Amino acid sequence: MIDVPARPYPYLLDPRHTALVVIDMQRDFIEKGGFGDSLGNDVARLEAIIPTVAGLIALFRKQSWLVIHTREAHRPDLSDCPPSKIRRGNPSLKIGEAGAMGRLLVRGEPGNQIVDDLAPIDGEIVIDKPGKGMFWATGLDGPLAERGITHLVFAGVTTEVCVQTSMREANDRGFECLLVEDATESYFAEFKAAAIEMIVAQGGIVGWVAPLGALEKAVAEAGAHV
Ligand code: C5J
Repeated sequence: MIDVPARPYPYLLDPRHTALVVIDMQRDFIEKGGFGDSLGNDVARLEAIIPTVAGLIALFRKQSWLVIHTREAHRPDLSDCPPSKIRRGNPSLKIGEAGAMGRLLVRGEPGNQIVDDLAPIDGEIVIDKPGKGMFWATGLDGPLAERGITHLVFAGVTTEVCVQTSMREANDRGFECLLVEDATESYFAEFKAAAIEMIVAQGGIVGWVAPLGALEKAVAEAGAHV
């Protein structure tokens, strides 16, 4: 086990059974002209974490640990998108409508791709999820069970929506979850801070939180691959 300094107390990472989950680092949320922008958000806040997320992915690739990428994505006919979700927020452009990077939150469209700097490579899992959580209607339980994954490290956007929902879903399934706090971001600084406090409260009711530097240092001290 690798002992990672974390809140609310050290996180024990099992190197043979750990995967990284990078949530929704797709152009729809991070670039101007996408879904996040259409809802009136400042997307620059999210763009700023790309180098840290890249560093985290590099750490996992160097160890040959599994990397999973998710995208919030709907089928082109929107049959997996409830009308309530399309209506929500009264955005200037709705899910499925054409924006600057193609149809918003639709599979295969340019805006639905993960940003270039974090692009998946062969051997990594890419999950299209119609909801906020990564287990809902994705079939992800199967691949994780097949690989014996018991520990999940989380990054991505947005902290209080898809990251927190996915982490809660994973926690309920028995995974030991760590959120890398400088590799996640929200359009709202106060929501990110609150989500982190909710995760670590009550003895880590949802899981643990640590910065990338603490994880890198712990892995370097523990192993030969770094
Ligand atoms: C949102 C997400 N915020 N990936 N999606 O709608 O958090």
